[in-house]
Amino acid sequence: MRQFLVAAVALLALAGPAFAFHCPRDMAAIDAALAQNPSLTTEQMAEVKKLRAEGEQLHNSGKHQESVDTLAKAMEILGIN
Ligand SMILES: [Cu+2]
Repeated sequence: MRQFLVAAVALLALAGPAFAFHCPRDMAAIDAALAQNPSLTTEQMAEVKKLRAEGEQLHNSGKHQESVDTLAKAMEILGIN
């Protein structure tokens, strides 16, 4: 139990900087969804690819919150939760 608490506190402490890892995870989820030939319109597909590229750029610029927000829009179009 004590070890569990220590692990939980450690996880909470990591929650902030963990945004840096959130973006690649979202990008991977988007890539995986795209690889399955989702039934999207041409416009939706273009939008998803644009958002995906923007998200990666934001992530590389250190703007992780904006990246997560941008990638979330792409995931919404793809129907990923
Ligand atoms: Cu990031």
